[in-house]
Amino acid sequence: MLIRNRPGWWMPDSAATPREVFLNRRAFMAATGVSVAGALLPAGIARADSDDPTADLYPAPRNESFELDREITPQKYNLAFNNFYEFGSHKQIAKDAQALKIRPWEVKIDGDVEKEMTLGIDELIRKMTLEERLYRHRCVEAWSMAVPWTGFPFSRLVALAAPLSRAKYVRMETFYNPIMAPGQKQFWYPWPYVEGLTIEEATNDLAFLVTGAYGEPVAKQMGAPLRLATPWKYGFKSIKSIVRFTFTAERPRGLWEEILPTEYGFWANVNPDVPHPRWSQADEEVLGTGERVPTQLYNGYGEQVASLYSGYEGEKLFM
Ligand SMILES: Nc1nc2c(c(=O)[nH]1)N[C@H]1C(S)=C(S)[C@@H](COP(=O)(O)O)O[C@H]1N2
Ligand SMILES: [Mo]
Repeated sequence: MLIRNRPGWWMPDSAATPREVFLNRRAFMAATGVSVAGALLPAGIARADSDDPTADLYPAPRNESFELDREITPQKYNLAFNNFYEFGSHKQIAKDAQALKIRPWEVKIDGDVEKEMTLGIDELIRKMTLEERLYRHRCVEAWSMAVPWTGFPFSRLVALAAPLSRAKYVRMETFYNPIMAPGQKQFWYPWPYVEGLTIEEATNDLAFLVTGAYGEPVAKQMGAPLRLATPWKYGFKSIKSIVRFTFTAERPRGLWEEILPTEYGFWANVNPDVPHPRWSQADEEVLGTGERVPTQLYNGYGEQVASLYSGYEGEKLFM
């Protein structure tokens, strides 16, 4: 599936886009004083479906132990500026992503577990207790947001799965349907989107499975009906629209690692002192504000997660 001999023109859009966005932004701001993210917002951008079968669960109570050091990014930015390559390799996929059919939606739990199972998304969500958490989100492209996610701790799903002791990792997979999601016709990406965590990471309290955002079911373009939020890692780890969790002894290879292992690794922990091979990670554009702020080690979550990495010092923890 993976095309190792790519055509000479090929480069990931994730590399091409930010520079263009920033250059355009500068030119646009110089002319008008308005940031480009604001300028790109189409009118009437879709939110969650009002007939979502779990709509009654929102808004969920906020867990106040997760505090932000900045304003929440207004919902309109998160609805209109997305990475979701299944619908295109640019940020304006919100309209096309409305083709994502989120019911029925089954989630499979398999691999090294006591008993494999497949659950309907509504059954899974109603087994859990939803809460709201305010998290920062730092994309590897050096922009960031602050989002009120709703969901449940990943540790609750691990408990439900009851992994066997030989399982060391959890591999997650997005849906595969190139008719619904035409980006998946781009054969040089090894679809479906895959990501992975160690079980220690997945059971760390910060690892959060997202079902909602901004006090309502999560919008399709943001990864409905179930996505990951691992705020101490670069955004590409936060896989969207998950259909499968596989517990395994083998370290999973994510879609980006599969394509460009010299730039995107398994760990992908945020670190301002370790530049991406093609750009600095020292600071980030705060979406919607036009500001740049210094990036923090583990995106500011070191107290909760740094201990996960003792014993792995020899590995590339920050790419
Ligand atoms: N399935 C899937 N998940 C994905 C992506 C993707 O293209 N496909 N992009 C990732 C990247 S690079 C980022 S920054 C976040 C973006 O989430 P947002 O659109 O809600 O900001 O989703 C991540 N999860
Ligand atoms: Mo990203």
